[in-house]
Formats: sequence, structure tokens, C-alpha cells
Amino acid sequence: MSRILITSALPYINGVKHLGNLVGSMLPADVFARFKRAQGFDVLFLCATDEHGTPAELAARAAGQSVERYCAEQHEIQKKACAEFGLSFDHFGRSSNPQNERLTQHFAAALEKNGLIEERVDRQIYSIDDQRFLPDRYVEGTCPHCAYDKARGDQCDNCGKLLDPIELKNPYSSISGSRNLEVRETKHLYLLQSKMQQAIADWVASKPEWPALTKAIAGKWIKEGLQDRSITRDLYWGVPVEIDGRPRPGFEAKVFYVWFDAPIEYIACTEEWEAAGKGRNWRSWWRLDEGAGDVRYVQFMGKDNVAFHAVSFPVTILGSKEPWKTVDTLKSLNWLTWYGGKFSTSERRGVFMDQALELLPADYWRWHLMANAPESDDASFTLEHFASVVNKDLADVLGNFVNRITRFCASKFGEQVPGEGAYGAVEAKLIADLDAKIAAYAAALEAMEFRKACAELRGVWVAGNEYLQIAAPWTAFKSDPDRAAASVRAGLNLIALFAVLSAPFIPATAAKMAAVFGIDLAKERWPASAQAALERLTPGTAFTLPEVLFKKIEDEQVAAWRVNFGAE
Ligand code: B3M
Ligand code: ZN
Repeated sequence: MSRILITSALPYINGVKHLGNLVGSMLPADVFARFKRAQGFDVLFLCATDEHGTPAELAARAAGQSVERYCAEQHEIQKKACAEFGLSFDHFGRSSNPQNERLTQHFAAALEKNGLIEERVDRQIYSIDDQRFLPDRYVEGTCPHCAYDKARGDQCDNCGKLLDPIELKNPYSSISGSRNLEVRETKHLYLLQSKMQQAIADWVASKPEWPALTKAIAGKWIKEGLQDRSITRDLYWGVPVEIDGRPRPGFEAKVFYVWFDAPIEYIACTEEWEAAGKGRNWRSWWRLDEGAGDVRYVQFMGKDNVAFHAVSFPVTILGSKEPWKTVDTLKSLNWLTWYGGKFSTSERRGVFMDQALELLPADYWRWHLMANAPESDDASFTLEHFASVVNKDLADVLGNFVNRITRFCASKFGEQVPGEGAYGAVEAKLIADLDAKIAAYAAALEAMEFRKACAELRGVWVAGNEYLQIAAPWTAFKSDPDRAAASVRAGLNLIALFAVLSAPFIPATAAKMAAVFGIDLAKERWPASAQAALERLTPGTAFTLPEVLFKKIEDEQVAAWRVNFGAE
């Protein structure tokens, strides 16, 4: 397989995402995409804003904007924050684009043709004061499962259970706060997921390579049994319920449910990518009858999204009975907490992507977030831990290495790679050590075990430092200058090697390290062997002294941030 399609869960449009959202899907997807590109795969990495549904309408209302205007503005804001974080999407689309509208209506028609959609009369909460139905997040109340008193109509944030608004106890309108609510009847389209129970169970069973967390969540949903779900809503903003361009009678004021159209945007985004002139033949990535058989498809998401991707979206795809590509590897992550509690936009708790970049460059955050990714369990973010990891790993280990060897070379041999001296036993040992470490690192990345991958990469940097310690060119220079030259040459080559290896996690710094030697990192491939890597730089290659790569984070900075970001 030479082509890899990678998607990250699509961030909701309602405001810039916090670090927890970032590490839950977009960032690990980016690390994997960068790794696979370096290995020479043809990677298509897609993401988009998820723009429909009650989150968008509610946020636009709060911002005093039309929802169209709000979404257009917020899309640009998120796109910028993602780019500044180094997220290397080949396209960052919008689920409100016409491609998704057409495709969503197409899937609904195909599902209906296959007997998987039916109209049902539903009981929905109607707000007399607001004069409208209150779908999903328009109603809040007490969770019937865990008694959390701010559960939203679609899902409880506390226990994670999916809800139907009429299940909430003590419901109130999230528009007006009104409790003057009643249950009224209204027509909706139901996706008959129960008819797909066996097909989905078989399909999930055919995915042995799914990671444990994903399998556990998918298994639980299948065991509980697939429920028929309403896929339309009484909302203004969304994909209109039309057939062949005409409103479906009785559904003029309704749209498709956001969770029905959002995953379809993965496909539509590929069409957008082509329409934007960034690539060709989007269907060859998705249609098994048009070449997608050789595509490996990897999805990344937080654990609360697994049910929609392991069950609901496959119902849409498989239920269409059309030859669409389905996911091969579904990587899910746990939650990152902010000092053990929730990140919260409304309560200003935690650091959001745009704020983070005002404090420090992206690579500082990327490294810490991935080195402590919430993989086997939820993980807690603290500014103190962040500072200590950055200072140790990035400043002391990596930054110091680069600084030390380039400066020493400049002062003794000039700003070029010295050619004197041959590699000897110390380098042979380094090469053997690096080969083993790089293989372990690549294996961890391949397995999407990101904490482990970071630990392995750190081990590679440490091996470089240890080598310098043993080779000690500063001492050898006096007695055996050729020996010193050889180890300086090895040290400089290590910088170029570290650049390639580190790029998935800290791409901007890696580019700076490569630029020391005038190397364009985008053209570099994953190293074939440490031996070859240590001979990468031709003797005589000029270099420029890099600036200090990482500044240490001071205690006073941490103290100030704690106050600004609501740390407890
Ligand atoms: N927007 C939820 C989230 O951001 C949702 C994901 C959609 S993926 C198709 O967590
Ligand atoms: Zn609950």
C-alpha cells in the first residue's frame, strides 16, 4: 500500500480548540502524517470544521452574528491556529460546503432506497417561550444516568452517555433558560441502525488492527445493540432534507442531524481538496471501484467520538451498499484534563490553541502534549510539568547538543563540516546503538504509541549527547585533531539526522536544524541506516550557527500563567 488517507476528527466551529482537543485528534494525526510522508508514502491528510448543528447556532447567537457569517469567520480563525501549530493538512475544509450537502443527500437517498430510513413521528421538546423545538443542545438538564445537572440534550459531558433530550430531568431551554416546555409530536427521519447490527458486528470483527481502546468502545456499543436513530432536526442551519433538489414534504423546516453529515465531510473534503486545485481524482481515494483498494485509511479521534466512527458512520457507508472505502485503523485517545479537571471555554479554564502560541512557539506545546498524550488513560496537563519537560528534553538534551557541537566546530574547524579523520570504534558503537533506537522509534510511531515514540526519540537525542561525552572532541583536539574532526563530523551529521527524526513532533525546530546545513527537510527521507545518516553531510559543507533552539521556561512565567489560565 503506497497511499495513506489520514483524517482527524473535525473540530466544531464554535471557537478555537483547547490543548485537550488538539492532542485528542489533530496533533497525533499530524505526527503520523508527517512520519508517513517522510517514509515516502503518498499521504492525503484532511480535516475540516464541523459547522452544523446546535453548537454552531448557539455560538453564533451568543456572538450576535448570523450563523453563516459566524462560521465563515471562525473557520478562518481555526484554519490560522491550525497552520500556526504546524498541522500539515493537505486541505482544511468546511462541512457546510456544497460538496458535503450533495453527498449527505446522496447517502440519505441510498439508505432510503435500501430500506434503512423511515419517517417516524417523534416526541420532541417544544419551548413555548422560544416558539420552537429544542433539539440536542438547545435543551439542558439533569442526566438520567449520573445526575450531572448540566447535561446537554444530546450527550452528558460527565458520564459520556448519548441522550435523547426528552430523557433529561428538570429540562430548561439553553436559549432563554425557560422551563415552560412541553412535549410535542413532529416528524423525523430515522436511520434503522438495528437492521445493520450483524453487518456492523462483522465489520468491526474484521478489524483486528484496531487499538485496544477503540475495540473496547466499539465492542460495548455493539453488545448493547444498535438503536435506530433520528437523523433530522428542527433547525434552520444544516443540510436541507431534500430529494433530487426538492424539499421533502413535511421536512421543509428541517435539516439533517450534524452527526449524520459531519463524517460524510471526510469524503466531501476530498472533493473540496480537488475543487481547490490541490489534487486530482478524489474518488480514487474513496471508491473501491475507482482505485481506492490500495488506500490505507487511518482516523484519529477522542474516545467520545468512537461510537460515531465505529458504528454510526459505518452504518451510513455500508448501508448505502455502494463501494466506498471504510476506515482501516481507528486510533482513539483518552482525555487530557486541565489540572485534573475539565478545560472550559466559558469558565476560562485551560489554554486554547491561539493563546498557547502567544506564550511560546508551537513545538514546545507539540512536544509536551505528545510526550504525555492521553493514550492508555486520561492524562493531566499542568504548566509545571510542561515547563519541566520542555526544559529537560528540549532545552537541555536536544537544544544543548546542537548548540555545543556547532559552536565547537566553528571555533576549531570553521563553519564547515570537517573532512579529516576516519570514523572508528566509538562511531561504530554509536551507529549500532542508533540503528536499534531508530528501529524502536519507528515501530512505536507505526503502532501510534506516541508516548513511547517520544521516549524513544528522546533516547536517540541522549545517545548523541553520550557519544559527544565519550568522544570528547574538546579534549581530543589537542592530542589528535583528526580524531576530534571525525567526531565533530559525526556530531554535525547527528544534527541532520535528528532533524529528520524529530520532524513529526517538532517540525519548525527540525526545519531550523536542517537549515543549518542548507537542507530542505521536505525533501529528506526517513534514514535507511545510521551509517548512511552519519555520512549524509559531505566534508566541506558550510553551515550557519543556529540560534538557541529552545529557551528555558522560568518559574516566574509559570506563576504568571497559572493566574491567567485558571490553574488550581
Ligand atoms: N465535531 C466532535 C468533536 O469535535 C465532532 C467531531 C466530528 S468528526 C466527524 O469532538
Ligand atoms: Zn451523565
